[in-house]
Amino acid sequence: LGRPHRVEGVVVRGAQRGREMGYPTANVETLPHTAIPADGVYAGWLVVEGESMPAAISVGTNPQFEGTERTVEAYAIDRVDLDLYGLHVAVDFLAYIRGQERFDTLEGLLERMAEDVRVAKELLG
Ligand code: FMN
Repeated sequence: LGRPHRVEGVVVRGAQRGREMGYPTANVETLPHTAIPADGVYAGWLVVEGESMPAAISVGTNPQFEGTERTVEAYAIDRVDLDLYGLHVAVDFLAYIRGQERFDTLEGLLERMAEDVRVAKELLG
């Protein structure tokens, strides 16, 4: 495309488990017919009021928690104190990292997420 694919929307409350897990995410509510990338984990940017923050992005139903709704969530790397509820944000998708998985344990997921963040940082420079 020559530029990263962008998804925009208002940040809404998710299942609220991200903060507890150490990876609070901005759950972006998208309009119907939005072109959402395939389920998976991506490196990209969370853009808030003109500021681009390196992000690890998750698209999918969160199989670890037997979710049914597809969500677009962005974790702004190392920015665990952000409060973005109600803000209109953009998510720019730079690179696909892996598919959504269900791990045997929550620790398994958390270990992989730490690795995702490492990979995303590297890809984003
Ligand atoms: N959820 C899964 O079920 N499987 C995954 O493989 C998975 N990978 C993720 C990778 C990253 C980098 C991030 C930020 C999230 C990932 N998630 C995955 C989604 C988390 O389960 C989700 O962010 C968490 O449950 C918090 O959800 P909440 O914001 O609705 O509270």
